[in-house]
Amino acid sequence: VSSTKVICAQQCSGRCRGRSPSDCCHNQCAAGCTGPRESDCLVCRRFRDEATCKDTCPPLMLYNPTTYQMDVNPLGKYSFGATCVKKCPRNYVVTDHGSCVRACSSDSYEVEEDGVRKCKKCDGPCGKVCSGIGIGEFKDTLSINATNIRHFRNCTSISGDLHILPVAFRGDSFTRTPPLDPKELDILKTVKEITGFLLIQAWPENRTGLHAFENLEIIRGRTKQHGQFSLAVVGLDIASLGLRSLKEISDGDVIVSGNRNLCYANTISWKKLFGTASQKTKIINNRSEKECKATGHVCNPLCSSEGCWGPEPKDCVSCRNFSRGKECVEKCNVLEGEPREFVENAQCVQCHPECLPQVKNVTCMGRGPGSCVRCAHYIDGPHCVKTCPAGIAGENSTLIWKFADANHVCHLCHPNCTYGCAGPGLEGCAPNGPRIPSIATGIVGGLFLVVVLGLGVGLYLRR
Ligand SMILES: *[C@@H]1O[C@H](CO)[C@@H](O)[C@H](O)[C@H]1NC(C)=O
Ligand SMILES: *[C@@H]1O[C@H](CO)[C@@H](O)[C@H](O)[C@H]1NC(C)=O
Ligand SMILES: *[C@@H]1O[C@H](CO)[C@@H](O)[C@H](O)[C@H]1NC(C)=O
Ligand SMILES: CC(=O)N[C@H]1CO[C@H](CO)[C@@H](O)[C@@H]1O
Repeated sequence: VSSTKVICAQQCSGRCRGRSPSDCCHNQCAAGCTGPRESDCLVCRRFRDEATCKDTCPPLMLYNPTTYQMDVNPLGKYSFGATCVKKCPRNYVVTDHGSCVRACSSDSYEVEEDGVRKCKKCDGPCGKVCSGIGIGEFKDTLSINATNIRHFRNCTSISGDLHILPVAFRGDSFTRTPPLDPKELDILKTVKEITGFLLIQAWPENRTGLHAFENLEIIRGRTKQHGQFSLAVVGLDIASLGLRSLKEISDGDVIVSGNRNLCYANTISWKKLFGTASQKTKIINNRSEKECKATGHVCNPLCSSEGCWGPEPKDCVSCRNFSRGKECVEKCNVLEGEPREFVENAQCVQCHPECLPQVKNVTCMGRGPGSCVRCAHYIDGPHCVKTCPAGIAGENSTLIWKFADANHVCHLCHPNCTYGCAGPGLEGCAPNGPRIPSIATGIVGGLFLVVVLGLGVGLYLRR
């Protein structure tokens, strides 16, 4: 049966296996077919699932009316080009839309979950490992400088060391390096890990802290300056270190010296950051403790006794009372304030946005839309929802439709309501209409639908 040369009857929309009106192909066929069913197509218009042409592949998640939640569909399939597959081919990964692709997009990374290789969105910038100063492409380089700093864009992990020396800001005519614009240091804000050491001997005079390293979490100290130091901050004008994310210095000693304006450094319990018992600190020749106290350069009262990296509530090593994100706070928004919160392990956690904020009472008891005291919109079983389920995939290729009663509680429509309902029983069914208007009939159908719906609503109101 050749489809290409056949002239179809008008009502077949160009898809047929013969000239007769009874020879039309199913509208899931892209062109010709061997019979009238969606399993008789030669080529599918959208997706092929086994022998059958479909609009979409079997969904990966299904609404479970008993638990009021989306469950994994054991019969779900991924789309691989125009084919539905149970498993992506080898060397392919699954996107969050359920398609098989060769590689994840640049804002996501690959993980294995339940035996499936998947793409997951990165939390912030995606991981990128870069060579440090003194190795690889920076072998004969002394310092981060105006020429090389752009190579550190988006780096989250430095394999090796970082040096920032006075020559960077002065510039160097011998290597034809212009002076580094201090603003460019912001490029280093993505760095979370340094496997070697961090050496800073120069910093912009008007910056009060090491702001470019505020997201640095770990210095591994696998290589050390002079074989000894994994963190060296020497001869700067800064008032605070500002390394507020630093949680570990795995190996090597710390030297913080000759920073005449520096306070706070000796409030830190460095031993807690250290990975080995033999690590030492050398914190000398900074601003005197007496002067620091006298000028109010002390930890914020919201900090615990574990010290701080600077004056602000987000510079605390840990909090005296509660924390919200990275900041220490007096109290959480339990009874007032926006957004409302609950307390979990001394942390303020937001209530689900579908919880209705309560006056003089808690708004939620925990995470998720099932922990609200009252719902902001509708109630679907134990959960607060923005709208009642409308046409979402359920078991056995059914669609789940619900309507809301006067108390905003969602109820299942009568199973025979194919297009949803406004109330219980068959008489609550929405009038049949084209569920997904095709583009061709879209404009005319749309107008028609408006008229029909208008009439329908009119009649409904008059009853
Ligand atoms: C600046 O960086 C470039 C590129 O890494 C390097 O060739 C040059 O030697 C550096 N200059 C200094 C003074 O470090
Ligand atoms: C850095 O990341 C941004 C945002 O993800 C991207 O647009 C940019 O191209 C990346 N730049 C480099 C040099 O990797
Ligand atoms: C520091 O000084 C430079 C140049 O004088 C200026 O452009 C920049 O905004 C200043 N930065 C801060 C944080 O004051
Ligand atoms: C804040 C801080 O670390 N101050 C120290 C800096 O160095 C002087 C001189 O050694 C010490 O007295 C300070 O305690």
